[in-house]
Amino acid sequence: MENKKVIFSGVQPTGKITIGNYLGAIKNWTTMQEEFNSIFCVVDLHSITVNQVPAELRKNTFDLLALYIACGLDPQKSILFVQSHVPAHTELAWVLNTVTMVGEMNRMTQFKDKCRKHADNINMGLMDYPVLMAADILLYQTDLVPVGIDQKQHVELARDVAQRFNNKYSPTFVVPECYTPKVGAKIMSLQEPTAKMSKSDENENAVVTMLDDKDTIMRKFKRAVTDSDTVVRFDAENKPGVSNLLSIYSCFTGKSIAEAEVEFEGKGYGDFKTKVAEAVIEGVSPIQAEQQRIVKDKAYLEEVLKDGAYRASKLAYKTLDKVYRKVGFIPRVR
Ligand code: AQP
Repeated sequence: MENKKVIFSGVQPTGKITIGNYLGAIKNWTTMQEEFNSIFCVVDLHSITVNQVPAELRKNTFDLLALYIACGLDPQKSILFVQSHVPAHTELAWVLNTVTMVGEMNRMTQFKDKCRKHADNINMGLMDYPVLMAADILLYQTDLVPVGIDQKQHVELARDVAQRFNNKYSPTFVVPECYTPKVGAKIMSLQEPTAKMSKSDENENAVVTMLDDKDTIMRKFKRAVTDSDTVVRFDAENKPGVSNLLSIYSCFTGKSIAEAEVEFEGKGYGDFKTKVAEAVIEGVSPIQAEQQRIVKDKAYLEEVLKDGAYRASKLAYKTLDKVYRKVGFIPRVR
């Protein structure tokens, strides 16, 4: 790898990828890959912490890889791979478990949310999720982790764990920084704009997916919850629905929030919602066409995964070997 800083991030293949996943994460990766040594993963190991249908998980994994490429991630510039293809992730997670406290894990907001949502399946994986994520990040000596705001607490845990390991043994891991975009770091539900847009939301109208067709996108935005006011103005506290739509519009058009406010001065919410929907349709349509083309080419996708796993493994095992030495495991004779 060239002598540049390293970024690492991933998305779970847990369903239809939302415009929240795109704006908070993937879209930013496509520009960052020009400047950084970039490693992007489809985090399938994470996804089985909630129940998955195996055949759907396989399909979702290929769909997501094809979407990464359709969004502009270039397998020549970035390492693209599937997490379960590099066993070093789980191997490092085990070691990191021993420098992570149960009390810390109990405080994780996502763990508490997921326990509420999946009360019938509060498994150890759900609790250990942030340690596996720390392993994902630390294996690649990552400098920067581009994610949405909901993942900030997990990146902070990765920092704590890295520092603790470095202090207990000796400097081993780069301590990563979290990167969140200025606009789009937390896209909200269209139906409940004080809650995050999530791919696992059961209310279809709350979520716009990257593969929704034009009519569906228009319909969902027309039904988006706003307020009883008539002014298009950014005020996340008092006008969460309108502010969310302004953020989405700004991300897809490249206009600032202030420019968008001026554009919609004196216009009603109906016009505003239509314009937001049109901007999203214009943004996702070429990505959809490209995703549909790429996903059909299984041989190509398998080649990308083979090459990605090979390149990721080389880096990952360099770190894991170091970690094993530091903790006192005897080297394996090969
Ligand atoms: N609404 C969002 N706005 C901005 N960024 C978001 N991200 C997720 N939702 C939003 C970012 O997308 C990346 C991948 O997320 P993930 O698949 O690892 O899981 P998640 O954060 O739990 O996302 P979801 O959509 O809510 O998935 P489910 O419903 O499966 O739990 C991360 O960088 C995340 O911050």
